[in-house]
Amino acid sequence: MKTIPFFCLMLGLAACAPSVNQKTFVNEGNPLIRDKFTADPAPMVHDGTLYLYVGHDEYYEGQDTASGGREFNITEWLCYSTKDMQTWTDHGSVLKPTDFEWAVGEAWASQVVEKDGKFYYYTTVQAGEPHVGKAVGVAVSDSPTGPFKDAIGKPLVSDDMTDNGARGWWNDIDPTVLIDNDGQAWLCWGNGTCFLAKLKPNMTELDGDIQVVDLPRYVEGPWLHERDGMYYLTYASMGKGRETISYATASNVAGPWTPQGELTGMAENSFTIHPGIIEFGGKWYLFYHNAALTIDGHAGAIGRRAVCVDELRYNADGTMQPVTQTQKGVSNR
Ligand code: FUB
Repeated sequence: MKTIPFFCLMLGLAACAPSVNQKTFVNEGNPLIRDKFTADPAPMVHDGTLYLYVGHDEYYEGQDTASGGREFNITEWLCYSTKDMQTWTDHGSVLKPTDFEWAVGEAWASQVVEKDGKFYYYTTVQAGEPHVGKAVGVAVSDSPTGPFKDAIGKPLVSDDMTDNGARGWWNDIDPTVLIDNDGQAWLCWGNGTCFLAKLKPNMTELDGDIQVVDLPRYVEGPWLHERDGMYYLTYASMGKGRETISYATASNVAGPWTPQGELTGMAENSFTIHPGIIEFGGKWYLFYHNAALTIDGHAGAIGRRAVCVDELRYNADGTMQPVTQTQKGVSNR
């Protein structure tokens, strides 16, 4: 029998192990991530691994009485990954609003998509002069865990490109991107109004007009996905005083979109809820956040949220079955 030299064994183990500054943790149920407040989950599958990008909700003194968007304090986006939904690796911070030279403020919701071996991070930041207001930025990397760099040196969508509607300067938030079955990439975003536009093949420029999708009780947080030729636009909708998740379906991303009602009720203790939907290992998952976590004596709150995940199932006609938000989540424990 051949023996493997000790140093080869150690090299092999090192190659398999997460790097020294990465932690792993086991899925104990919901909330999934328990050592930090996290929000706006955006899953992506690449090469047999599910990557989960989230905003890091950070506590600050005075947060509980802040309003108008200042109750959120997200200064970085974090990345986690798993191969089995049970053991998760914490990759730490992979992008910050300060990585966009034109940005002056905090990080809000985002989504990462892969095209031709590059990973595009579409995200919400606060833009400074001359594009003052919430804006959509895009960063790019050769790796799903970064480093991500601003792809264009300016906002992809700035406040002056859309009608402000009821939400004024903060309506251009929460980008979601889907490459449809014809290879056309779509960007959808918005608070108060749901905007939709084509992206050019370079993924970093809009292609043509921005259209408005009319959806019942639409608030924010759109998420586009596709299954068996049916397209889904899932979004945060206004429930009884707090957000719920609703969705619409279409045979083409351009529409028309057919409203399909609520997918979830309100999230525990949280005004907001934000969908992130993905197929992984033969199952479908709905990621969202609630505010049911307490860390260091700081209870969950509007700006101190906690990412969760539950399984998502479909009916024979392609509609999604309502998701019950559970404590067990998809933990095997
Ligand atoms: O996290 C800040 C904002 O709260 C997001 O942009 C919205 O979708 C809501 O979750």
